Amino acid sequence: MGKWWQDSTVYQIYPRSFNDSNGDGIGDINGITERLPYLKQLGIEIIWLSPVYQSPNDDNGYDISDYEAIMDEFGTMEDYDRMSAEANRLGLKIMMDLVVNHTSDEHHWFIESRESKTSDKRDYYIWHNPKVNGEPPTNWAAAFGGSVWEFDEKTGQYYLHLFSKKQPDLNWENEAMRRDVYQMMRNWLDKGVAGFRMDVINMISKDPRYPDGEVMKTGYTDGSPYYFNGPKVHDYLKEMHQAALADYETITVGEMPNVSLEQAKLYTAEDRKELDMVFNFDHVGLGDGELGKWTPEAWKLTELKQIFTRWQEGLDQVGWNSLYWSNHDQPRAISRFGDNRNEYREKSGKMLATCLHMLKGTPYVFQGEEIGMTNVQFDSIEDYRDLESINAYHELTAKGLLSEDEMMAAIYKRGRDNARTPMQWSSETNAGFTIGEPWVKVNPNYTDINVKDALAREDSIFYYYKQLIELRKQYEIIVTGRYQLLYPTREDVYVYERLLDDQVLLVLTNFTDDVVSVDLAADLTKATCLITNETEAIKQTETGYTLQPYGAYAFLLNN
Ligand code: TEU
Ligand code: CA
Repeated sequence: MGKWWQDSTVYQIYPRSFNDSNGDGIGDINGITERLPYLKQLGIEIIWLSPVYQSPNDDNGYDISDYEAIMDEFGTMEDYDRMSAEANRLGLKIMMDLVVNHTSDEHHWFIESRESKTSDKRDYYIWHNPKVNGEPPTNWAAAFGGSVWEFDEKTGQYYLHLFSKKQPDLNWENEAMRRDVYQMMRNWLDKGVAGFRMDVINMISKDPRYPDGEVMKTGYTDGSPYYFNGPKVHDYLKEMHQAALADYETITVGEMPNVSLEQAKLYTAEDRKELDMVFNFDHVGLGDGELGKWTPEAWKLTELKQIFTRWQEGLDQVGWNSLYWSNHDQPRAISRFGDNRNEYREKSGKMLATCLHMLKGTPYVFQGEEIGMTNVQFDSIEDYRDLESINAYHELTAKGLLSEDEMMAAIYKRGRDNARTPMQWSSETNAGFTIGEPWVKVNPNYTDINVKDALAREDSIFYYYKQLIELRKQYEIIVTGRYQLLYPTREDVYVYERLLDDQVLLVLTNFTDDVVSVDLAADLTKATCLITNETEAIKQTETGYTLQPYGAYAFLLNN
């Protein structure tokens, strides 16, 4: 494919929690500018910036009231321009977060739309009459609780919101609305933006029949078959590519809950001119129970290996994979897939990084992942900020589906605030994130886990990530080598190869706290170890090569 970003690594910044420069307890753009040299040192080349646009922050910026103004709490457009110029001076590119499945209900389009049935912006949103009995048009559940329909007294109709009621869905059937979106995208691209991460972009085309779905335990019905990967989604993305992206050298990734591999082939096939990559949710959904992430169950390494292998093989020569363990919606990588215990935290973090970064695709590092930040456990729901967790807590306990303790346990494991506690810069008060009162509490383990400590220790996870990012630039086999899984049925190790011409990259990772043995045909004594989280060379016994708890190696050898 040979795209400019093909051997790059992306770093996601969640601005609210990254760095506060003016003491109001909220991260901001000038705070990001201050830390750009840190990101340069890590070696990443692209920053995915979660939304910084004007927003009432019902969903922390994923509810946009003005796509071309900067959120008051984050600063000004001048601040943004200064950050962008400094980033480009350092050779860092910025991917903006494009949230166009919905706007805020405070966007002037929606204010005009709800004003009257004859407003010229009425059709920018999705308005339906009540059912004859006054009920909402469908009984679909919204992602953040309640119904997807909100009744508007003024015009006697319901509007659709798949997320919160302050996030009305845009009507992509309306061409004028689409053209306004494309122009907004071009305005940002003309400011030097390198591309977009596109929020729930596979939700923009709805089934025009609006049928009811299957009844769920919550009493609502599941509308997801009728708004994910809908009938016109590819038409819209082709039109968007032609109208807004084709004139620029962009990088794009579509965030796509419920996307299948077959659909992803269509979204990312280069000749279809839609998107470069997608974020799929198969691995982050591992262990989801009957109430999804709120009833998390154990997951098996064989399941994870099957998922990664399906995507590695499925998109090979067809599309391109995004690679991630975490983001602002997911728990912290080490807590989710590694081992939180102090003795294993760093080592399992390096093991996870080896496993992911040696795969084929573009790695995404979520802020704090590179220093091994972990999940948090606040005492009370009052300490949490994410409307998804708060609404679920009240709805599921009120319906008697989960007890308060069960709900808190689920929030500890899978709540989005796990990823949104302030970036831990130092062991100073509030982890050096702010001199004010942070908008959400800092994880108390900041005294041990912070950037200052990580930069001072050459064996820290930070330098391990730096090395992985550099290896991707140095070795073609990491970028283009064919993936091949070994030992598919083992529940303890994830072993795979990358093959290019006569070279083999052999990746060995132990996902357990046991000492295990892998009987490999290869003679590793003749191999080059590119990276390992061990301090000693790998040992061989009569049963094979020994992997210590959470041990990881990447060897380069010849066929
Ligand atoms: O997330 C889409 C999405 O599906 C999330 O709701 C995620 O699956 C869920 O939170 C996991 O529990 C995007 C943004 O990343 C998220 O921050 C927004 O809240 C959401 O869309 C609405 O814009
Ligand atoms: Ca601030």
